[in-house]
Amino acid sequence: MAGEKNAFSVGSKSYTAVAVNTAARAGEWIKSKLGEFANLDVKTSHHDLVTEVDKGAEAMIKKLILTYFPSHSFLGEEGAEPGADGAIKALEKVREQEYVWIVDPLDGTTNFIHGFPFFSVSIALAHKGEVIVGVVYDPSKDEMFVAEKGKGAYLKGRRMHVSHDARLSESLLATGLPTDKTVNLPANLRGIQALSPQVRNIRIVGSAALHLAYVAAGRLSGFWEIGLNAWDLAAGSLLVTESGGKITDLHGNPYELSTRNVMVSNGMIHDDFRKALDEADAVV
Ligand code: 2AM
Ligand code: CA
Repeated sequence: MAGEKNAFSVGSKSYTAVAVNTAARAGEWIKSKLGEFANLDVKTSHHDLVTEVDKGAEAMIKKLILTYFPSHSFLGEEGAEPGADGAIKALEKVREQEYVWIVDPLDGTTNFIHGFPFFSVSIALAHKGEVIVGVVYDPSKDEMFVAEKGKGAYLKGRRMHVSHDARLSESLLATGLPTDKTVNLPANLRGIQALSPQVRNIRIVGSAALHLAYVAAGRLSGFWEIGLNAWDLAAGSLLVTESGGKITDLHGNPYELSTRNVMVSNGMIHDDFRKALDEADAVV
């Protein structure tokens, strides 16, 4: 069953095995660099620090993946022009390709720079626009979250399942603070203001990919954020759906690779969660 008939493997090398091994190697290397980030470079704002570590990790991941699958396309955060327009253009360039690896080499760069141990490597493989493999690796805790389309999502060999919190009042949510201060940040702050009295609590921990993995693992009931890019979401989106959760845009439309304003949940709270954001005028 070699070749392109099976969407999950080429020859004997499984896409998932390559994703897992690559994430582990990149994650270990990133961890070894904690504290060594003298060569700071600034992208679009001082909140968007990009280090040599991001670039080095992406180069390592790209080389490993393309060694196994030279005909595949690669979309990585560091290969795109800065800002939302750069990210949208970079996705447009590859979205028609059959197999596209979508990679955030270091999601949570700000945390990494500060030595705050909540950052991740996010690697997804999309086949004809649909994510079929998603891996998010947290090197600080040595946690590898792995999902394969139709085969479930796993952490340390155990199947993951989203939380059972049926009401907002029992829910622990997470969000992220958008870098756009004119429209997105005020909108999100309205969402936080409206939701915080309705839920158990809200966390803002700084790695979208890991927030999605935490929803998949049942550690968070839900998550939303405005202005994210394909590489922040692709791997985590499959972790969530394969764990029984739901991912949509803020209008409730199904997640696609182009989705930038996202909400994710255990499914049970999704409608109430969305209604609360809508009523707070937090939907952009
Ligand atoms: P990063 O660390 O890879 O940049 C935190 O709210 C989330 O937003 C992180 O996943 C972070 O990913 C992402 N993020 C940070 N700066 C961003 C920017 N300028 N545009 C889009 N996403 C950003
Ligand atoms: Ca990111």
